[in-house]
Amino acid sequence: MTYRIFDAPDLRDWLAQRPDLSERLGGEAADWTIREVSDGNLNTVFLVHGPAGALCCKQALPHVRVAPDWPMPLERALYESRYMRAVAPAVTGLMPELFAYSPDLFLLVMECLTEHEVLRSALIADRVTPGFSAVIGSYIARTVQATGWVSQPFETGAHLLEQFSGNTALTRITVDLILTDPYRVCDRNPEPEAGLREDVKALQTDQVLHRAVGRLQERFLSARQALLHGDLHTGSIMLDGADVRVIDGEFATMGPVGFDCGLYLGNLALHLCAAPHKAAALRAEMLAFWKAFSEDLRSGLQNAGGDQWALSGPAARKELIEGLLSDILRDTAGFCGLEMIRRTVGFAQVADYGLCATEAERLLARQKALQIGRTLVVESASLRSFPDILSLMGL
Ligand code: SR1
Ligand code: MG
Repeated sequence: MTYRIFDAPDLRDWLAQRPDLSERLGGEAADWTIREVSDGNLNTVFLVHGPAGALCCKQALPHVRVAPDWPMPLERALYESRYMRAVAPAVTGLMPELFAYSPDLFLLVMECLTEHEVLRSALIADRVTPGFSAVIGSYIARTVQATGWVSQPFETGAHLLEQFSGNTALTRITVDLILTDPYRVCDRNPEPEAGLREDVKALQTDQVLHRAVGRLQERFLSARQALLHGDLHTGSIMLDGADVRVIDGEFATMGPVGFDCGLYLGNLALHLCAAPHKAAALRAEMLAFWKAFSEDLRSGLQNAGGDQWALSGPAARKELIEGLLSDILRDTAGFCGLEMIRRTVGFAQVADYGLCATEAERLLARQKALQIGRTLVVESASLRSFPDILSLMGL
C-alpha cells in the first residue's frame, strides 16, 4: 500500500486486513471504536478499542502536525520503530510494546496505554504517585548499559551509529529549536509577552551564554556515548500509578547521555518555576532520579564493560565509572538549562506555565526559568555533584 494520511475508516480497513493485529482487538472490524487523540507536535495518534483489547496507532505526517507549512520527512517513524526495538529488551515494562511497523504507511502499532496519563498533564493536575523519577533514572541507565560504548563491544555502537545517523531531520529540529533559535532572532520563535521582551533580547546578545551553548552543541553532535531517546520531556512519559512508560522515541540518535537526563530534569525544573509550592516534592523526584540513574549505571558497569574495560582492574574500573558520571553530570546541567530556556521562549513551549494564577506570576515564573537555565548552561562545566545542580535551582 502506498502512503496516504490515514483517517479512522482507512485505519479500520487496514487493521482488518492484518490478522496479527485484528486478533488483538477481537470481534468484527465494525465493532471497533477508533478515537483520534493526537496531542504531540508531529504525528497523528489513534486509539482503537475492540472487544478483546486495544491498540495505539501512530502515523507520521509529511509535515509538523501543529505547523502544516513546515515539511517533515516521514522516516521519523522508522527511527522510532528502530529505537523501540533497540532498547526494548533492556527496558521491558518501561515502554509500550511495539506490535508492528508499516514502512509503507510510516505507521507504528503499539500497546495501548488506556489507563495511563501523560506525566506533564498528571503533574499539572497533581495526580502523580511520588517516585516516578526513579523509574526514569533507571530507564536511562538501562539504555546506556544496552547501547553505550562504555558497556558494549564497539560493534554495538558502530551498528547503532549506522542505524540512527540518518535521523537528521529530527536532529535538525533539536539543533535549531534547543541549541540555536532561542539565542537569535528567528521567525519560529513566538512573540514573547511584553514583560519578557528585554529578557529575550538579553539571550540574543549574551556572548558568555552563546559560547557555553556552542560548547553544548559540540557535545550534542560529537559525544556519541549511547543511544538517546532524544526528546525525554514530561510529555514523552505516561504513567498509571507506579506503572511508568517512556514513549515517543522518534528523536533517537547516538549522543551524550546527559542530554536525556538534562531534558527530563529541565522539565521538572520548569514545573518548579511554575509551581514553586511543590519544591519539596520536585526536589525529592530529582534526587530519586539521580540516585536511581547513577546507582544502576554503577552496578551495571561493575561487572560488564565495553572494550576499554579490558585493561582495567577493579580500581581503574571504579575511576572510569566515576569519571563517566562526572562528564554526564556536567552535560546534564547544561542540557537541563538549555531545555528550560527553549521551553520558555522557543517554538515548543510548555503548558506548566498555565498553573500560574496571574500574568504577573507567569512572567516571574518564566524569568526565573531563564535565570536558572542560563546559570546551568554557563556554569555546567564547573559542577561537581548533583546537589550543585539542585542548589542552582534554589533547591
Ligand atoms: C517541531 S517539533 C517541536 C518539538 O516537539 C517535539 O516533541 C520536540 O520536543 C521538538 O523540539
Ligand atoms: Mg514527541
